[in-house]
Amino acid sequence: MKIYTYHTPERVPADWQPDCAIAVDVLRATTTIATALAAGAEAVQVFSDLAELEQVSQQWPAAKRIRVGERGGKKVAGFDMGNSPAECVPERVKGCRLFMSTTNGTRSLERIQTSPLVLAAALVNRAAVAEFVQKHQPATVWIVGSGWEGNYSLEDTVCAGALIHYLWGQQDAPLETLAGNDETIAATALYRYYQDDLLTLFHHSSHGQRLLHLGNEADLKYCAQVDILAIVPWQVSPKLLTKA
Ligand code: 3SL
Repeated sequence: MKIYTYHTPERVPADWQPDCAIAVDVLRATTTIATALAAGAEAVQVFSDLAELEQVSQQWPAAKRIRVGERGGKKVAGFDMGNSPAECVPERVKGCRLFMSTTNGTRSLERIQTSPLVLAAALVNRAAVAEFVQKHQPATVWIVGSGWEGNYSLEDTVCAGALIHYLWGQQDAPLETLAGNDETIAATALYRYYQDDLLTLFHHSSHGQRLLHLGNEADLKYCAQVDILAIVPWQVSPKLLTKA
């Protein structure tokens, strides 16, 4: 297995496909997706375009749909939810489909939608996703961070490092045999440095700061938890994720 890490969807190569692609948006889209599926949501359908989301979700029964819209860290006016995992409790989401558009995370999922195996990972479901990858043994894996509007983010890189570190722990080989690019080694180093204090890293990060200014400290704490959900969100048709 060779793992290639890309910090943003813009950095993903245009001329080849991996056997497995994993989208990461720890703050907060992929954490919210894993949490919603763990709470019994039927599926999560992602969109980069809000107008398309509104039009497609219109065709779904009103009682079974939840429109999740976030831009700049804030809920989009008129939407049901604003991408906080705290809102994804069973009483709210069980049996419902989430129609979701966020600033960066849903764009990452869109970018990798044509890969044969597409997963969504966060820290909360890191071990579940890593075990799934370990079991399926894809020859090439991309881990695609979402960043912020084309720029690098600490939190997605540390989550990529957490995934790589877990997979590396299953092998009796040096990291460079697993690493397809230098970003993979750098992400692992970042995780090893911060693994016991991920919340501090979130507080250092620019998007962590943005969310704190918007009053989302509880979300940062939740998103910093590792391996609390045994959920693997996987794509069953383009841009539609359910539990594996
Ligand atoms: O950029 C995104 O996709 C979001 O996850 C950002 S936020 O955490 O909801 O602000």
